Amino acid sequence: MKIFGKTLLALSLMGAVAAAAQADDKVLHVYNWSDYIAPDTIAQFEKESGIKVVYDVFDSNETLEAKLLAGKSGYDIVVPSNNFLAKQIKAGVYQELDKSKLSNYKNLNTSLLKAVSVSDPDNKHGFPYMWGSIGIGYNPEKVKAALGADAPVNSWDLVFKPENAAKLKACGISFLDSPTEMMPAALHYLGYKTDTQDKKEIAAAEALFLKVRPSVAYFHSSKYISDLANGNICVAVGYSGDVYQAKARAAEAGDKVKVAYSIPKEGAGSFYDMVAIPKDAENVEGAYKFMNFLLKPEVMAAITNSVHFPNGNAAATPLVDEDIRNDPGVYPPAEVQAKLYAIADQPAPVLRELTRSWTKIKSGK
Ligand code: SPD
Repeated sequence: MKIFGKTLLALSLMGAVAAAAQADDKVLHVYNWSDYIAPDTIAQFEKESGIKVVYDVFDSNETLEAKLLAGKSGYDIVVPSNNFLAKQIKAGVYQELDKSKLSNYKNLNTSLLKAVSVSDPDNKHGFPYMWGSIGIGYNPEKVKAALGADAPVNSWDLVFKPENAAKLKACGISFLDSPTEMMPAALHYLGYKTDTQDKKEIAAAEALFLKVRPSVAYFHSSKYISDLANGNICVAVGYSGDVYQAKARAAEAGDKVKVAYSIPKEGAGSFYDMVAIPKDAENVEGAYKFMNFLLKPEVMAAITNSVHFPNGNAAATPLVDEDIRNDPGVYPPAEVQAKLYAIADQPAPVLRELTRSWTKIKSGK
């Protein structure tokens, strides 16, 4: 009787473990940037695959990296920018992709794959999801009221000249909260290499920010979308598609607030966000299914149509709405692309220096 009881207990424990494993296979944990997917993408995938998705968002590479480096992030799919992907690969965070499980991989844009292979040789660990530029979102009417009809909306002078920033202070300026993106913008404006390791040049960028700091309302990497859309701020240094989302939201709300985006004539930063699977992912099969779903042209085109970032899927381009595909702020023409600089993967001591400066800039001291 006792033996029978033990056997029964063992069998039911085994059953519980098997059921739990099966349940885990039916749940996929995805960690993506905020405002970076179409409203129905996840529901469509869940319907098609029978897998339930737990979808979380972040708005900075630093937040994602902290989770990944701590280990056991709990995520099966993550979306780092390629410069962060590069150092996370070195830290052993990702598994190599088995491309035989990605029948839709062929849809990717081969020039983009080549471009991002500087961070991930042979594209072993990830593929490009979306990309974009880091430019200036603004409210044309409010900027004109503050600076006149000749306001330099197509130049970094708009935010880096202290006299301009001071005049815009009343209507509100926001900056991305990201040393790895904002410091290169100032370095570029000052004529230095954006990946400089020279402490004096980094100090000059810091000094530039400190001069305009009193005019900056806040540093945040996603809040500016709603603030631009509802007229709470008039200028935001931000990600291209996010500014277009602000413009779309303002239009939906009755078009009383106007929003525009400019890639400054001096040039601007560009980024490539990559889809990858952490080494300790629990639902690897589900992750491949999700990746392959994302690689469908119609799925990627719908995401671009919703978030206004260009995607990495060549087969999706003809399916993107014509007004988005032909908008030079979303898909910059070759001569503008030539002025975009990639955000570099800086060594740890330089990153510490940039972060130290950034903390000082934000505190304003
Ligand atoms: N709301 C989505 C923003 C995506 C921006 N990715 C940023 C890349 C930073 N290098």
